Amino acid sequence: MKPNILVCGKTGAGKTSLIQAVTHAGTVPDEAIGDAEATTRGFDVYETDVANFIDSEGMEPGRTVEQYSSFIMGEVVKRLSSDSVENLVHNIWYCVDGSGARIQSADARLIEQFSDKVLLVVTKSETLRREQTEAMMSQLLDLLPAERIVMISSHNRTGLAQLLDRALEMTARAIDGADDELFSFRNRWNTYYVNMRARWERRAGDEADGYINWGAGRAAAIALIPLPLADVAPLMANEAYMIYRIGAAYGYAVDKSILTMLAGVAGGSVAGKLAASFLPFLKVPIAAGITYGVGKAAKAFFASGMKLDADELREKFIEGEKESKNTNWKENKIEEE
Ligand SMILES: Nc1nc2c(ncn2[C@@H]2O[C@H](COP(=O)(O)OP(=O)(O)OP(=O)(O)O)[C@@H](O)[C@H]2O)c(=O)[nH]1
Ligand SMILES: [Mg+2]
Repeated sequence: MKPNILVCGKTGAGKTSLIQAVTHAGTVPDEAIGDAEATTRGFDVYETDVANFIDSEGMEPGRTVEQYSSFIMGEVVKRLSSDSVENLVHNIWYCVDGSGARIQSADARLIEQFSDKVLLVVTKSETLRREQTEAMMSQLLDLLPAERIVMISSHNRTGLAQLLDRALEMTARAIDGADDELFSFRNRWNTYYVNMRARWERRAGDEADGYINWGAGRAAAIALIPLPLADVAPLMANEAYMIYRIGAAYGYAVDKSILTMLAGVAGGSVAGKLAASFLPFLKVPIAAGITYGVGKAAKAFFASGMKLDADELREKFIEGEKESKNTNWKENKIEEE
């Protein structure tokens, strides 16, 4: 029992790179990954011990959705009508380039067609720019529920653990085999990914820490602006961007309710705290400390698989806020993006 995972999307979205990132070295040769031109043609199947990854030719500009859709559906149907259940497509990863920033109606229509088998994979997530992050998230979340969207970067190796967890659940459901069969399938899967997972988890943690330091440093810089109240909105925007990025490092598309919940761990009166301390030299550590604490709470939340409750989050926030006092944020030079 081995699932077939079909990877599709626009040309250059990073489909082949993704398959290379989630398979052991040597499975996907570097030559399979293209630069300027459309590279993959037709379908290439990469077999591993745990799954067959079906790489597809990308949708090129000028090709209509109908054409691309019938090309992909043709393969799905061909496999459906073959004699063996082993050929079925169990899971589809529809890739959207994160640096392109926009989901087009073509993407939306294709995703609808694949219905409950599809995961929407936002690739190159490390290239998302500050101004586009929020718009992209809300656009994505209008299209599909958060559990069906995964943010990944093949280059930074982030979000991949999340993608594989969800793919495992979806394929296990689709396979619907006997208990012992499912049990050995999960075992094989976990064995195949054990070392990669450990590396990915470290990567996600490091990346999250990078964003926390960056966010706190920027908060300090914003707080230096000597207007007592005008700086609260940019501080909140800064914090929101930090949370989106931390979520993405763990593969999550963050929705508004999670954002509000995480920003809320600082306690109601961030604006109040800051307004009260109208002296810039007090505002700097307060702003940096709040942002740092919220960042640490967010990191712990996503690392736990979004399982921490309000008390645990509050604890992480307080720990973080304390820890931030060890840094002189004013001296700490943060590079701008
Ligand atoms: N910045 C960044 N670039 C990436 C990432 N993943 C892939 N790329 C780049 O995107 C380009 C296309 O990658 P491919 O994996 O060949 O994309 P594809 O979707 O298979 O493309 P076609 O087969 O031509 O349809 C290459 O230059 C990759 O290096 C990523 O995570 N971050
Ligand atoms: Mg390709």
